[in-house]
Amino acid sequence: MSGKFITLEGGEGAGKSTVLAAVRDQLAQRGLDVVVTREPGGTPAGEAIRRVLLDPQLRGMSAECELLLMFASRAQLVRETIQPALAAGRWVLADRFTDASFAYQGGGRGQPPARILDLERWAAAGLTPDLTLLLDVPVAEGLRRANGRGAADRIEMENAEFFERVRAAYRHRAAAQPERFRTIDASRPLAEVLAQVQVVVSAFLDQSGSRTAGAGT
Ligand code: T5A
Repeated sequence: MSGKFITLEGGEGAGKSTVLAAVRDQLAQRGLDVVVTREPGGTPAGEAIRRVLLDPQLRGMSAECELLLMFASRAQLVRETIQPALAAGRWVLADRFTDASFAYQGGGRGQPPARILDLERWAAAGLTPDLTLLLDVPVAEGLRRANGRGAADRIEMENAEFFERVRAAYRHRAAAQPERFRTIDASRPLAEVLAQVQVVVSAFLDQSGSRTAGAGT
């Protein structure tokens, strides 16, 4: 079976890191060879770009510079990691991908969607996930969780209105592409969120023809 590309998306403190570990385990239990990535970052060049993007001392960065840096990191990740993994039949589980740019740089910063679409086509090689889990949480709850983790990075320093626009853009994309997106109510207790994610991923695996490891031919 060919590899599939699954992405996790959501606003600040939505619980992506927590859910990602559970999904990785679920895929591994099916005997799938999984590559995990994150953005911005995920490659040596991308991690260097991430440090620039999140540096609280660079608050004067323009929206255009931010958008291009997000896609610079993504361009490297696609070519160095994601495309080779998929070509080798491996599965890729990504902590954020291009939907985050439509939400944060598009919705949050007001960059035109057509510009982001252009970048998606050439910098991200037009790569589209097979399944995207949107962890949706009210902004105040997400920020409360994120604030419990220590000092804010450059993007976390934005105000609640910014994150409301990010959330609205994510929800708009999910509604417009129901065949790819599954929206998870991430305001629920963690155990309930994980249970809902497990059901969604199981359905996707069944639909993709994946078998439990050792379950036969
Ligand atoms: N960005 C990224 C863009 O602007 N454009 C782009 O194109 C891309 C790719 C870094 C920043 O870059 C921006 C978005 C970001 O601002 P990131 O590394 O993904 O991106 O940063 P974060 O969104 O901050 O991701 P985190 O990993 O830091 O947060 P998570 O993964 O959403 O949250 P997590 O799992 O760490 O959980 C936060 C806390 O909440 C608890 C957890 O235990 C943890 O303490 N929690 C729950 N508590 C109660 N109930 C639940 N259901 C809970 N789920 C988790």
